[in-house]
Amino acid sequence: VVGGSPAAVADSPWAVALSSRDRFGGTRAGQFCGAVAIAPTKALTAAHCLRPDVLGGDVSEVPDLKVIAGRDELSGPGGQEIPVSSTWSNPDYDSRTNAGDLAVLTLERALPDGSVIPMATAGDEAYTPGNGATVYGWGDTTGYGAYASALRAAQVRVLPDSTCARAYPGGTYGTYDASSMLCAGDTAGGRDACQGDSGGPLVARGRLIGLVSWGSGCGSPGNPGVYTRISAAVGWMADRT
Ligand code: 4AZ
Repeated sequence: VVGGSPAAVADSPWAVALSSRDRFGGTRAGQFCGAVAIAPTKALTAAHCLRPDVLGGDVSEVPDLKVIAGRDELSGPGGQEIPVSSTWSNPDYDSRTNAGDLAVLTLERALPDGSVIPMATAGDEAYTPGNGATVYGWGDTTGYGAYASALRAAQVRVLPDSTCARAYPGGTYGTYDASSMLCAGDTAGGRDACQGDSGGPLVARGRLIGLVSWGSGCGSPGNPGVYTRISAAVGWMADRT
């Protein structure tokens, strides 16, 4: 997260870190993506976080894939490390465009009570452009590889689809698809998700509206963040969660 500030995990217990023992040489508890708890034993992340070319191998071979919940400093004590017992990536995920960038993680044990966030369904006013929204993550705070050791959050706004359609018409930086993606950021630039935040939550009005997915750079004016639109996935996820 760039342009953010520290966020206490106690106030956002559904924001969890996705980690693996081998990542980053084990620093920062191996965190490599974000995730968000939507049920006691279910978390969502970005499908692209589980791609073999991102993970360096098939997800079934990743050592010690787990979520870290309720811990302020990733390398510190406290909270819980809960193994991921299975993963399910959206079969409609398009690795070329990142459309449908969502996967469901099943956890080996339940998260503590009160650790889940409701998802905003289609038509929810939480999606209204202009709304304030908050993005959470342990990712890059600068755009130059300075990863956070504790959870951070930044205030952004839900932006009209036309803003991302104009910024990402296709070609070099990808194509914005309003049916499966959500546009959010800071029109002046400066506040945004960044590398390592992928899969983490975008929250408006107390409800989950997006997962960090992609964008050009971090916090550059005119290049908003692109998020997986939760309302597009709620229907088919219902029978999996
Ligand atoms: C990434 O590389 C990434 N500014 C995620 C989000 C954004 C940029 C990059 C949005 O995972």
